[in-house]
Amino acid sequence: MSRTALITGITGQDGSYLAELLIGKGYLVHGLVRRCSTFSTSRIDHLYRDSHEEHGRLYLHFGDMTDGQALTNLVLQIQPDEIYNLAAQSHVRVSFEQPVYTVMCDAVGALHILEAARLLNESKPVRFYQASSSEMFGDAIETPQTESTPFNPQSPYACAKAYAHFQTVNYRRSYQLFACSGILFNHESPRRGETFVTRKITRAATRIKMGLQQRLYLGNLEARRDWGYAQDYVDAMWRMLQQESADDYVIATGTSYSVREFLEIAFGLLDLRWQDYVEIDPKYKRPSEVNSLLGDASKARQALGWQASTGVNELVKIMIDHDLELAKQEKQLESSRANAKLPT
Ligand code: NAP
Ligand code: F7E
Repeated sequence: MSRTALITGITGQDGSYLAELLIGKGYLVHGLVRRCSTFSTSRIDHLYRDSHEEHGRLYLHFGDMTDGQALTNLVLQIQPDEIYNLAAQSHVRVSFEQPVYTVMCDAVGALHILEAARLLNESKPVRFYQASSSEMFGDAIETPQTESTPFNPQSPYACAKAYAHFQTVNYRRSYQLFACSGILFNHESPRRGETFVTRKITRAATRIKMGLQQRLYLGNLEARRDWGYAQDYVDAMWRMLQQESADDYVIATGTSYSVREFLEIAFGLLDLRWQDYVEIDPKYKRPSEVNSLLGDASKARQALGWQASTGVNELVKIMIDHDLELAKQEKQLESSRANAKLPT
């Protein structure tokens, strides 16, 4: 019989890759979707077109992490075997502008779904994954960071994620819930939101190449991150929930690069000099910056048999190739509009 999974945040980067992975493994996948005035399912539209009886299937439900009663109702109705809590206000700089909302969604929202899992677990075993973050290490106390490195959060987002992490550990200890926290370092892809620095750079570089954009405005170029490929990272989430016992794991590549180095690689692939196009705009700097993060995923390698398959050069190439195609389509559309000579 097919196993059933519930994914919150299914419309996001990780949710879409995880849904793909689970459907491929034959799961029935349920996803939580926020009601918007426009459709927000572009990252998963191909999945319900492709899903059918022999493989897994996909069902979507409206809901919001701030509505605990509705989340509980949904969990008790679906009776999932596995819950992946990926929903979040996930942008660190935005969390300084919306600190209370970020806490309601990322911290209290996580507690809502943990409570729902605890209730379900009284009658049927359920496994729970919490999307924790390397941002919890903040101004890191040691390098590289492992599962035992103390947290030192530097943003409302990181504080909210630290709360959710500790509650996940608490529910495991207090209620014997099979609850895992994946402490994931930055992971990127062609599906990454366009306001995160990697995608902002690959979108801009390719649009500049096609003559669609002249400048790219960024904040701190010296920040260093341990960037991996999102498709690898959702596989780690799944592996955590297949173990005999629940635990917490750092997921990272073990190498770090600065934003400046990322720019070099991305523009270099297009034979452009980034210095000719990039300007610093202080509005993209943060009240408190996390200068450098570097993860040690030895525990995940040993216990889960997981390791990152994609280095930063390959990752940037995947993103540039994808975004160059998008830029070409945009250019084509621009030319067609000009040729049609629409009265504007
Ligand atoms: P993402 O692309 O920003 O996706 C976030 C998802 O959460 C979207 O589906 C979003 O829905 C949903 N969401 C936001 N607010 C919600 C609310 N109030 N109720 C219900 N759903 C809501 O993030 P991601 O990169 O896939 O990351 C997935 C998770 O991992 C997040 O929890 C993030 O904080 C965490 N994380 C990410 C990284 C990383 O490098 N990517 C690293 C560590 C941890 P909409 O589509 O409607 O906006
Ligand atoms: O910033 C610097 C910025 O927004 C990376 C989220 O997925 O990973 C992500 O958080 C670095 C920072 O990611 C711009 O100051 C410079 O030092 O791409 P980012 P993040 O803040 O590391 C963690 C692990 C998560 O959990 C989060 O959910 O790049 N930077 N100039 C810039 N960043 C942005 N966004 N935009 C700029 O113009």
